[in-house]
Amino acid sequence: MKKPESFSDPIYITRPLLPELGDVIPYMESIWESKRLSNQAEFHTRLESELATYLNAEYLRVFCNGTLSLTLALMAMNVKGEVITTPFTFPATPHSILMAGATPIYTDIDPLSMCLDPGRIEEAITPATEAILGVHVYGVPCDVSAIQKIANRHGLKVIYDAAHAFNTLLDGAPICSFGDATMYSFHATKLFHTFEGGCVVSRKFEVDQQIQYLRNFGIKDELTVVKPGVNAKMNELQSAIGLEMLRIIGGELERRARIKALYEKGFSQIEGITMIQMPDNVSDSLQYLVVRVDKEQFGVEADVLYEELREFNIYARRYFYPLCTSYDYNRHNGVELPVAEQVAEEVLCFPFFGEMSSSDVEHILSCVAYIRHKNNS
Ligand code: T4K
Repeated sequence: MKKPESFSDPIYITRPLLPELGDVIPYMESIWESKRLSNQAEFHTRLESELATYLNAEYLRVFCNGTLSLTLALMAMNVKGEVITTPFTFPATPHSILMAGATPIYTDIDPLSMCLDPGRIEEAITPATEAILGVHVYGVPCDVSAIQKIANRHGLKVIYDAAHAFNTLLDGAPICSFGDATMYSFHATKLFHTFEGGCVVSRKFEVDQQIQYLRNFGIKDELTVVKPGVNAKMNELQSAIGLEMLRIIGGELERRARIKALYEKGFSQIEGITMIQMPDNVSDSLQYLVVRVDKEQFGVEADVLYEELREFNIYARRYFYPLCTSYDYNRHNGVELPVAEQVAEEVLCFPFFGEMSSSDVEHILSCVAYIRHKNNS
């Protein structure tokens, strides 16, 4: 097999979708005219309202990033004890728990969904347990009905990290319809983004009110500060970007669906590589393009494939290796996590964004096929 050429320029896991610059200028003119730059002004209010409609959410608040969104959601719900969560996630998930003053307790994940395994949650519950924090990793939904049943049985709160799941629908409903609160990230690497940003969807007026106080220094009104909050507000420029992004994500979703189909066809012909599939009742958020590498069938492990792809100027990512439980400072409650350990060794996220051409995808696939051939001959 002939060795494919390297990409002349590096190809990264993503390239942000951006509105036409000309379409952003009128927003900037309006901001310059009004001189309202932040503190919940016009575009901020409009974005919250349009996002609430898009996600069919009653209570939705935007923030300066996803990490603070999640932290303040936990604080608004007064979660301070033990929080059962997944080790297979970005550090922001357990860090939010820790910053809220609670303790992450890790349990193993389901081998297929790669989300929390409900069968392992109950054994981790102690008198100190206050909440379950599931991550809809790569936009694959957690088993929300099993998790809710456990939470109801034990009087626990359920919070979801939906950083990857902005467009995930479960049985036709946005994924924020489940649990007591859901966080979305609007970071630049996300399909829907505001450069930096995030939001929380919650279910109760009182929680929503606490969230509003917490993101604005704890201020209720000019004379009343009700709790020690922070500054986690989204500014007017970010909000304007969000408003324009909502108009253009439909096109990006279509382009990504086409790219995913090309990858799917190509990977089905490469032994040892399996693209993760969404269950039939789920629409894919199209955030990440994730495969699992079977060492026996592919010939080498995901980390070797990752390294060798770099020689072709292809920058795949090992989200989420190593597990959060491997950080020195992170408390690990001693539970065995064999599934999470194996999944973290096997996964690889490939470049995936609407601007990719068919030939980019075909070229990446030919490099993967070449690496397999080279390592098996
Ligand atoms: N929960 C979960 C499960 C999460 O995955 C995340 C974040 C959070 C919570 C927290 O949400 P935020 O507080 O971030 O809103 C990236 C993102 O920074 C992070 O948001 C994301 N998850 C994580 C999975 O990925 P890095 O360190 O891998 O990003 P970086 O800078 O290496 O970017 C990846 C590639 O994207 C670059 O090689 C090039 C491209 N890129 C990136 C940026 C920032 C661009 O083309 N333009 C850009 O502006 O963390």
